Amino acid sequence: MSVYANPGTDGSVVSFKPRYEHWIGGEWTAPAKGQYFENVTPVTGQVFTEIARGTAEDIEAALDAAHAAAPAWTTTSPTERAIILNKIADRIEENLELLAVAETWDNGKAVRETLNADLPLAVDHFRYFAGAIRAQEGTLSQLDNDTTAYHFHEPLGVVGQIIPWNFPILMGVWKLAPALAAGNCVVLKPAEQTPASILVLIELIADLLPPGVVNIVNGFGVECGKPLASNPRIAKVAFTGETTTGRLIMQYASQNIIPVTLELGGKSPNIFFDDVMAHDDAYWDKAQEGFTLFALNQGEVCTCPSRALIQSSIYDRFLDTVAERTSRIVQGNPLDTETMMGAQASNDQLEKILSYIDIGTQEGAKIRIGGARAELGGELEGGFYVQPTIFEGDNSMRIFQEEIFGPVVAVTAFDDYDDAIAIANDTLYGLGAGVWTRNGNTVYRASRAIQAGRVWVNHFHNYPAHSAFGGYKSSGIGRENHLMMLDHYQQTKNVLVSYSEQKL
Ligand code: TXE
Repeated sequence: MSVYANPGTDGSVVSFKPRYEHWIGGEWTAPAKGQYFENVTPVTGQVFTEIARGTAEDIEAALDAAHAAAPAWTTTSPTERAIILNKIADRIEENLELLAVAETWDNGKAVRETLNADLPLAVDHFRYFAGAIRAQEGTLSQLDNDTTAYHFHEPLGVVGQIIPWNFPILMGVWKLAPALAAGNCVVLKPAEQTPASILVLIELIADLLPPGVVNIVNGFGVECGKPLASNPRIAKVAFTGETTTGRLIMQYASQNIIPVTLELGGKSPNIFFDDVMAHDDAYWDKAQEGFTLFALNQGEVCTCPSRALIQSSIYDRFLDTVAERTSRIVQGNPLDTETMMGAQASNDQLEKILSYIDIGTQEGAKIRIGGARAELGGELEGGFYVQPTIFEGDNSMRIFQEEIFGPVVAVTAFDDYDDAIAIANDTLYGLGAGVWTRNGNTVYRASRAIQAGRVWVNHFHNYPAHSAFGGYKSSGIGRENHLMMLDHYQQTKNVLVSYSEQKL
């Protein structure tokens, strides 16, 4: 067991600056209006740094820098870009602890996860797209003996990216790696709740990128995100966040006729068929863990398995076992490597979750365990902690239909396969789903029948770089990860050549 020292105290592996400006054109740049906002750590609820409060003027300055860098960057060879992306991956790997602690302090998530998941996935993501861009090929079609069609992939130019606060570094990397690999320059706006860790990252990798290729402007949604997403000088906008914000982003983009990719909310079903309890073995143990993953990242995951569907024949025995297992989730100081669940990312989010716990109770759902703020004492008293919470109810309730984005699972029973699929699909969302059974036929039919972009079978919450990720229905448009992501950051140039000597 080890506990990392709080940033700002002796022995910490990371030290934040007291104040961060925007990162524009390869240097720290003061905000045009001279304003800053406070950044709080969810671990203790204390302010730990100040961040530049961006406005339209700062977005314009960042776009100037990106457009100045674009002619050179968009014409680099895939090999040159791959070498840079691999160096970025190496730099992150060399500074894994520093970045993991920075991320934990900024977001509140357990360092066990930032060390073992968020940062290693970020490293792998850069390496994956470094390889993908070198392996990408255009096409050539011979239309007849004299006519040839070439299809080239070309970068879009300068793109805008807006990210949320639940995985600040990883969401940044999910957006940056494919955009850079494809040859684009970027203006990125982090979430106002978690701006600091990505600024620590950009400072670490600054010397590896030509100035202006990546620019980071911090600030609030309407004040800073809107001038970016609605700007006629971007060729695409990529967004991750709430579904209602996603609708606005699409409206802005429609004014400029540019493509959008949207990764929005979810209400993912996690379906347990009765054979999961057929034997007392490793598989049953894995399925129990699969249930408890609703609390991973404090439930602040767009694919959080926030609805558990359990076959009625095993419902009581299953729930007894997994409730006991959930009660063993270790909550505590996020900087302690033994801690499994840390703090919610902000006080607003904490209050949103507690209000949904009230809503669930008022709707008549039954709390099996949890249902309150977690009082952890000491310096964590001011932090934003919620107990892992299991509700029992039915799929028509708001806690089954609306995204809570906290460590709250809503559990219900189903009778048979058809019932399970009907409940699973009775939602506005379609981002993720889990299916637990050893019956191969059920696996195939259920995974095809569930309307979601990602169906995990006999596991959950794995995010490899080379598997496409994205939503059906109101969960979004487009995909992230996988080499198909390159398509979202490129356009196709068709060159149609006649080699004929004949007149037309
Ligand atoms: O999201 P927003 P919030 C869900 C989750 C959470 C809820 C609210 O349920 O409780 O959304 O979170 C920027 N133009 N998800 O309010 O507002 C904003 O500054 C341009 C799910 O934080 O969507 C931030 O950078 N930008 C989700 C980003 O959008 C705007 C992850 C996300 O903020 C803007 C996060 C505007 N008008 C929250 N308004 C997921 N899918 O993983 C806001 N922003």
